[in-house]
Amino acid sequence: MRRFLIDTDTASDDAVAILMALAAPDVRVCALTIVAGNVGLEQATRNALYTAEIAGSDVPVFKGASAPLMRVHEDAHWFHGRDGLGDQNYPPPRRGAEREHAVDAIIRLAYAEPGLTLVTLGPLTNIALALARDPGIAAKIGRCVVMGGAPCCEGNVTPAAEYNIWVDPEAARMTFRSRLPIEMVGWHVSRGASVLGEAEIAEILALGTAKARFAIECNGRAKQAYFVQTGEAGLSLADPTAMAVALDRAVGLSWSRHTIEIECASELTRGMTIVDRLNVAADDNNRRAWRGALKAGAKADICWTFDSAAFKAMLKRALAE
Ligand SMILES: [Ca+2]
Repeated sequence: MRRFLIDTDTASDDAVAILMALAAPDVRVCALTIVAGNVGLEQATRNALYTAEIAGSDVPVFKGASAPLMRVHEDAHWFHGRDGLGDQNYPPPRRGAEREHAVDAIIRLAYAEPGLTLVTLGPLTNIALALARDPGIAAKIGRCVVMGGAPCCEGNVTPAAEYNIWVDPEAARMTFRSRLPIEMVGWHVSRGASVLGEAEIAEILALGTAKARFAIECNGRAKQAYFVQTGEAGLSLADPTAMAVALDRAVGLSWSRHTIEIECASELTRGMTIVDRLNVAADDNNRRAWRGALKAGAKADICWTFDSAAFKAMLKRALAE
């Protein structure tokens, strides 16, 4: 049985990703650790508990950081709705969160479950805090699949940056410099052929399950916002694409491993994920600007292309039960 720890700022696409993991027959989800991001910490916690309830799961939920390390928290209500779940007026969850802090839970589980797959669906604040307290956890974690970044330099918050990295770039930099075995699934993966069209949305609704209905309904607002943002019609689900990679890395069709740096200083390119695709970071022209990343050995596997058809089939299977 593979073991997953999911760190999430639970909004509407996180909810679908969580449903996918909870439905996987060979995966045990050890914890959902919650971070402020698309919505505030309390709302994200409530959303995670409600999503687990829809899945019939009693996975423990741990509250973590309520704001980025050094910056003001900026939500994404404009994209996911006030409550992060498309303002459908879902009832409060029946369960509450655990007492233990998410950062403590991440460290404890890294040691208790060596080889764990860490899947991050939100800002990397909790992960950075855990690594700062105990850098040794990086070697205990088997895989770290990160939904975040825009390695092709077309972001969803700014032209340069994707939300999860943009909102807490210092945490992202610490995480990428930690020697965690990072597989980065950027925003581009969820676009184009990965977007669910109207016929595919209808097929999912026709599954007739509570999970399928929830997955589509709670993303109604996000679907509209995505159209306004990109001009692409349909439902784009970023976190589920990363979860698909976590469940089956082969869904990522082309990968390469590079040194990576996160922009923390510039206003224009804050949170940009700069991937050294041509491996020039150590050249004379670049060595100075890249010294921090080079010294830390900040490398990640970057997912460039993606099997959208396989992803959609996985999604449907997960929502069918
Ligand atoms: Ca998320």
